[in-house]
Amino acid sequence: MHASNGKKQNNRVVIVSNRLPVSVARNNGNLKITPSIGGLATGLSSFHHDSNGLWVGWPGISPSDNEEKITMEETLRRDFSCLPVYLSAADLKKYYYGFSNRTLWPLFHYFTTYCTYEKSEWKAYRKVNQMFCRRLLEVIEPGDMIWVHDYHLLLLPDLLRQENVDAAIGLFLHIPFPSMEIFRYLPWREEILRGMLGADLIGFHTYDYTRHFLSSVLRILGREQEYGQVVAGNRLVKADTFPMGIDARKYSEAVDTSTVIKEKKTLRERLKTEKIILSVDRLDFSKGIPERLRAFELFLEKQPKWHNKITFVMLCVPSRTKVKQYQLLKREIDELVGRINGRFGRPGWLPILYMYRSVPFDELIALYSEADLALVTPLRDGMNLVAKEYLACHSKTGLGVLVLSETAGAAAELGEAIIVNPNDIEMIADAISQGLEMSAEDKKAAVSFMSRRIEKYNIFRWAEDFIEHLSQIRGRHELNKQRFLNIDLQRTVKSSYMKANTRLILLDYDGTLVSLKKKPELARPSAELLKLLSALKADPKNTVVIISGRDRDCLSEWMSGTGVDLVAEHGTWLREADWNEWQIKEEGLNDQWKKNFYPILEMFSERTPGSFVEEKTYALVWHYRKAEPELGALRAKELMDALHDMLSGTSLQVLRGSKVVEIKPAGVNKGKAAMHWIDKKEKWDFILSMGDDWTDEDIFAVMPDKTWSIRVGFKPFTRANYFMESPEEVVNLLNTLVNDIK
Ligand code: GDG
Repeated sequence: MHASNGKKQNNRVVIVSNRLPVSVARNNGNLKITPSIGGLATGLSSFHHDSNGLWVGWPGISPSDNEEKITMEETLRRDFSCLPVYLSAADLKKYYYGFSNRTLWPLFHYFTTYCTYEKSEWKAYRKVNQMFCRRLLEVIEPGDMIWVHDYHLLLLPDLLRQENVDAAIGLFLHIPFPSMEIFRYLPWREEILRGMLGADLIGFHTYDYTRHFLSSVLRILGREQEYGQVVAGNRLVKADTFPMGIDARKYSEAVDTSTVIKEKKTLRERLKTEKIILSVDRLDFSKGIPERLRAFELFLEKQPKWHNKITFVMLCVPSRTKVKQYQLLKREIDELVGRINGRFGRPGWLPILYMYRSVPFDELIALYSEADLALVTPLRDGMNLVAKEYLACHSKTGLGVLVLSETAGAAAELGEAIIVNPNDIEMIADAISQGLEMSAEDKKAAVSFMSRRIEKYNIFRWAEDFIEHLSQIRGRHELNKQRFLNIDLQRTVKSSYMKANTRLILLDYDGTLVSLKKKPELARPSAELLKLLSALKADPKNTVVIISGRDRDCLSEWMSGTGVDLVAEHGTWLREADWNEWQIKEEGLNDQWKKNFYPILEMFSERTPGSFVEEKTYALVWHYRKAEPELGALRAKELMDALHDMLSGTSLQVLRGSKVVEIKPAGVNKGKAAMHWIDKKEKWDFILSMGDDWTDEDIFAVMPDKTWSIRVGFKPFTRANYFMESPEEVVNLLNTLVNDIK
């Protein structure tokens, strides 16, 4: 693994998932440990095996007494680098079968009608996530990287964060992240998103899932993203796409081992058919098994020439058998298989060989490599590793055909497969015929293209890629952390303030002294804030200026009585406390242009519900904070584009602020206004400027050396030297300044 500095990094990776990669069972009084089945376990085991890490998860049983506990934990640690978390029967019922598999799993796979929303199950989910957190706290060491997996543990990243765990935290979701329209059905949607945002890096299989997640974060938590990054407190969280691979070599090499060759021979002898079609899944409603069976039935109906010559081997691994939907599905599949075999079968030929169990690895490889065609047709699937494993088993000969559902994450990578809509029975039936009749040349071309990718972006590359990204983000986070105005730095601000005889304090208003509100008029200052500003101003050593984008009337009304100096309309109007009236900063301003631009802004307001136009003396502002965020952002971009051409050759400029687009005279900005006060003295002993949006960057840009400039709300790119998290922190800091001098 390579860290951001290019050096080999040896941080321990602690994997956390619901299940350990091995399951423990009791056999005649002895503990029996076998590999767990399922995409996550199979996929990551190879990575874990080769790394020097630890894997934390549920082993499948709880120890019956202390002696068994010690034996079990020692064996798991020594032979498998695993640490168990024990779940009681009640935990399993509510957290695993309940919230994880009757709420999150169906919801995230778009089966909304299968979802239950039980508060007690949600509580159990929270409790088990806390149990995992406690277990991790026992073993985490400085420098560890924690890699949380899947939908069972979505609250864990934030729980760890709240415990101030000083480790990089990654989260990978193995199932789809649904569109916001679906995700928002969840009563605990905000808690889930917050839980996930505790991670430094959140990985998804496809770009679409990443996009859906970011859109939910925006629409539900109101947090915007920039290049896939979201600000969470004093951290930047990155959401990105990492399509999971397999240990391709393990599969391609297994094909030629003597045990597999033997298995293949037995299989052919027993089946006695020309062609084998194969499907392998956990028995799950997301996998599209009934639809696949119906498609096979239609294929047999349409293609009698294949009767007697083809067998569909359908391997279904029992899964979540305690959940009712799974029991119903099992019955439906049993009936369908019975019906199709009954309808088409004859002595010596059964069209479907249905296996409801799991098979050992060698037998699985024999099935993969003997199958002429793999039918991978899930209705929804995060990725689907079976498709990749099948291809890896055919990489040497190239003589395989993959029929793949467009709604499996794997379809984003395996475009050379025969892609089908899993609900379109006819399309699947035709794809089977097409695949069976494909020339050897075409098969080889498609398989070799896809298997090259699978070999290259294998499970090791995937895991390294994720871990490398995580460590880079962590590195950047460490740098940013130093720019946070922590308590020590706040003390330094105070002491330099105390030593100074001349002090200039430049403060933005909205988003800096008060939090942003949906409507500007709701952000009226509280009595405490006004008292604080008056107290600051009352010290004769202080000059206090509010530099705002608001209009004059509003500032005059709200700030009257505090005695502070004011700047309105982003620097157009200035008013020192002892002036009788406002003054224009730039001479020669006119407002004739407004009548031409007003109708354009009005038109954008009409097309964007929730937005409106504000008219200032020398500026027009289109506000869209209340609009649906994605539409607002899109319209803002369109408006900027439209204005760009119209403004060329005029003395106007267009600015995009925090949920506003503003047209105003060029050459007027907050920085120029700030200079009016900065220039008043050759040297101020102390200057402090604070602002939250990019119009305040103009102030930070003109700040003399060795002064304090603070951006409120974390932003990766700013001219300010420091960050503070929120207006509350700003007010606290100002309060400590005032209180100390009293
Ligand atoms: C989740 C997501 C995503 C199956 N039967 C046997 C057996 N298996 C192994 C396969 C494969 C794994 O189980 C199944 O993996 P999938 O990816 O197809 O599906 P899920 O279990 O639903 O996994 C999925 C995955 O996580 C990884 O992110 O791709 O979308 O739903 O590895 O080989 N293995 C053995 N005998 C069997 O009978 N030995």
